[in-house]
Amino acid sequence: VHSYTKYNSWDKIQAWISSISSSNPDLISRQVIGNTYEGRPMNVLKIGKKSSSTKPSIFMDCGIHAREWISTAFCQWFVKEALSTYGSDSEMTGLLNQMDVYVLPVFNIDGYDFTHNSNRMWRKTRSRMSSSSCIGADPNRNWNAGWCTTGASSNPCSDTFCGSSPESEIEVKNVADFIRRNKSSIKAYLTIHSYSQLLLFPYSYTFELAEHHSELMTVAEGASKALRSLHGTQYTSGPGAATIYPAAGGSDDWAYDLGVKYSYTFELRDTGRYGFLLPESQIKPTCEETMLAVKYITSHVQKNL
Ligand code: 0X9
Ligand code: ZN
Ligand code: ZN
Repeated sequence: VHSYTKYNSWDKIQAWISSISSSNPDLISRQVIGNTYEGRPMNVLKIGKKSSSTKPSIFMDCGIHAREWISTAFCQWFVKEALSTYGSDSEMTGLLNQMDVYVLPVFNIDGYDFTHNSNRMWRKTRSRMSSSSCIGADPNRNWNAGWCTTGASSNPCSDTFCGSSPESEIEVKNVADFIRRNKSSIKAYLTIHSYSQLLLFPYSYTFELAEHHSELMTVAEGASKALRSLHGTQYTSGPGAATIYPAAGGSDDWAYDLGVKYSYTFELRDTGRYGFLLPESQIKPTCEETMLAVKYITSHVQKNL
């Protein structure tokens, strides 16, 4: 059975997506944006008060990297909190009245399923190429943003394999197509990873500062401070290249260069004690504190529409 304080399997998440959307028709609609390499449907949930006109929106994905289970847990938590606090929490109510939040609960479904059934530490997609017996590409090295120029590998056996070409991974292509299609409404792009407790923004493919560097930094520091206020968890903010490492082909840089100004990568708990194997007892505190940072960012976005 599905639980917000457990790491749910894909089958449970899929059933949860169906039931939560059909139980909340006023606030959630869902659409399939394509299938994964192995044929699983990629559902995007649109959360927001129904409107006759197109609302400005925020896109958030979880689970680009298969083994980062706390990330997928966060998207489910976010949906639950949005539904349960709409109408009582003024920030959430204002957000969902004015904007829509697109949530992709699991980006790399094939990889996520593989981490539950075969190899807990799998990171990549599960695509096959005739030229190699190694499987998968890194879905956060496969975007058309300085593709494969730094911090990525052209070796199909590497965990940071950039793929045979930009958007060679069908999951990346599906999401990139969705964002391109909705480009005029999407004001922020949030992508949830783990671990290291970082709040990153462009660029990662270059050390050059982004045009909106100072605003992105100010918002990141405000969000980190909000996050820390709950349980004291310390986050570091900054551009990806200088804060974690240079790495091209990431979704945050791609979204930013497409014109989505507020583009952030979260690296959730912890700083290495458990790493990707974060205990389930930390799901609730991690998601609670992360909600504060996400709401801080969404409030800033709303004020600047
Ligand atoms: O390397 C990554 O893709 C992310 N770290 S992780 O440990 N979750 O793999 C950081 C992504 C930062 N952004 C870009 N490199 N574009
Ligand atoms: Zn990651
Ligand atoms: Zn708590």
